[in-house]
Amino acid sequence: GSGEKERTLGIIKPDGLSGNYSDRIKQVILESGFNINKEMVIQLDEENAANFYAEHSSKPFFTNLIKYMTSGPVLVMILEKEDAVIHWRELIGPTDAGKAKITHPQSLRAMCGVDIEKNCVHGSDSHQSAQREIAFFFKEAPSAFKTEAVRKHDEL
Ligand code: DGI
Repeated sequence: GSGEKERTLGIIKPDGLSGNYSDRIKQVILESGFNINKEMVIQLDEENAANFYAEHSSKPFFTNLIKYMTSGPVLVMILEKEDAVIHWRELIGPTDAGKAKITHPQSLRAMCGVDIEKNCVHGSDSHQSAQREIAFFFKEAPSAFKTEAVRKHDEL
């Protein structure tokens, strides 16, 4: 690595949060040398989730993915470490949590995920994705995730 700190985006998905895995996941994050720079719990609506996963909009699993991601609140985190993107991807393990239980039993997806859809955590897949995703939640969030009423109040 370059020796410089990098930021990535981590999400504990709805079943991870409702299954009370967030404390264990955060413990692993901190023990692995990440700093949690920012975090927030939000309920995505269909539009938010579809925008976040826009690259998958033509995939057969897209509708199920959006249903899953809007099925309850998620915990969104900015994680910072040297080479954070690759290290976080290594920690979460393969997309298919069912396979992760066999091939990567120490991974977070093996710990709290179920299958290729309900895989409990998200991690940006590149430095570029990380920047886009961090901006999506933590720059665009003030308008994108506020109700109409709150936004109007802010504008007064
Ligand atoms: O970067 P990942 O989250 O590991 O995987 P991805 O970017 O390829 O896909 C985004 C999410 O979409 C993934 O976390 C779960 C869901 N997904 C991906 N491939 C499939 C899928 N869901 C179903 N049902 N079937 C798939 O083949």
